[in-house]
Amino acid sequence: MFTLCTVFVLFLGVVHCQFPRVCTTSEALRSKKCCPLWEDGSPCGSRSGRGKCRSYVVATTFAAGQVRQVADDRLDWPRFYFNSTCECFGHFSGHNCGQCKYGYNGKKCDRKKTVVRREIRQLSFMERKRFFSYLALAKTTKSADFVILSTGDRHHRDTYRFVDASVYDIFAWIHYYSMKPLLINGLFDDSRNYAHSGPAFPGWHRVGLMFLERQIQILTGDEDFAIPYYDWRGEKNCSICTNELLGESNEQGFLHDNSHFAFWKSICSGYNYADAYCQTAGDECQMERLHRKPGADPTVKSFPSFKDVEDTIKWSSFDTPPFNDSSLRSFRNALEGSLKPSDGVTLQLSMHNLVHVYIGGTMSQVPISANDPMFLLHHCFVDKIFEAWLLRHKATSDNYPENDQLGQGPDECAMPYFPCYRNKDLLRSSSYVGYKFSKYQGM
Ligand code: KOJ
Ligand code: ZN
Repeated sequence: MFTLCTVFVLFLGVVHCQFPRVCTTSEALRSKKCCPLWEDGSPCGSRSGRGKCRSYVVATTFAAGQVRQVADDRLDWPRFYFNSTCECFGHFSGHNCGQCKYGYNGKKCDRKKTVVRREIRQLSFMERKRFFSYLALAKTTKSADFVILSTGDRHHRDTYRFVDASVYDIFAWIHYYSMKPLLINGLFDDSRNYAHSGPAFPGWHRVGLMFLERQIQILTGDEDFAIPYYDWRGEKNCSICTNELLGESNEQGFLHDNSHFAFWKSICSGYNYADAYCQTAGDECQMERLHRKPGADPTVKSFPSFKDVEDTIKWSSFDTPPFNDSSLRSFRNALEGSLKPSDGVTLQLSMHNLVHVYIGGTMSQVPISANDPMFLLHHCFVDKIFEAWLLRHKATSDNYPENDQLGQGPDECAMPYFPCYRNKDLLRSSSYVGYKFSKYQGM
């Protein structure tokens, strides 16, 4: 079905960002209110004590001297769009408090739940088959709850188009949306974005994976579904790039016709103007097939080693000034991969960034990398390393620094998630949000 040049994603009425579809009526957009009714007929389930509609107050502090003329819809998230949202009580969550917080389930959201993320090679044949069929379902099923934003010009509301997308594509779009350049003083600055090159990096990606994991649990009814990881330590080549697992590439770098993701297409690909969002959404013809060229980049000889991972976890400072790609002795910058893990002072391609570049193709292009399911397995392992660091250093939200990166302040909401996850609150063990990791190769 993906090979057909049909309009897979139809332009259907008004909808919104990673936004709850029900908050994208013209009335909701005009009133900037996103407090949908729950099944008891009251906004945010207030009649049943699940939550309440409140005007949105985030303690966004702009550091002294920080540029304030940022005409960017994503800053001060989600206030550009909504200034009233649901505040959910207890273990309730979701845009209308109709769901449970991560790590809880049951009708009253009072049952603690934990899933275990395992290395893909620890899954049985049947478990792998199930994983690939869940992904196929996520790629082809229109999201009931969320929609994406596609614009002619993102600074002119009248050019906005809100389009349907599949469950998987909503996830890929979230990553895309977070990394488009910022408009500052009338100029596009692509040296920074909301999800990378700063202290928000580990937590932001953690929420992204939790979001997709939950969406797949809902879609399949499999409450135990957990994203597998790819432990790439010491790999001499991409040993999971076989057609039984993540797929081989053909001579041109496209995924082999016999592989699971052969006919997947990348949402938001093939169009890269700084001032527009995801113009290709809704147009199958313009979307590219996934591609990869593992090991083809001459600058990257092999994957990070076991020692690189160990050295990364040793840095006790979560992040250090200037909180960007040049931070020294910073766990975050070593993990993200602009710093040599062993000495903490040499700026060089490493760890997370290196793996993206090693895999190549779709994975090495930040705007579209999340379209390749390899992104899930890679980031799931990056998250395992983050978890190991959190436990080793007994980290808390106090370890999250004040910093000048736009959208990455401790009290700012990681964007574009709903509800608000404050960046600093994401420095907490995954056991609080309902998952842990299997042991594999001594880690
Ligand atoms: C893709 C990404 C990323 C980094 C790179 C390589 O998504 O975060 O490619 O630098
Ligand atoms: Zn990323």
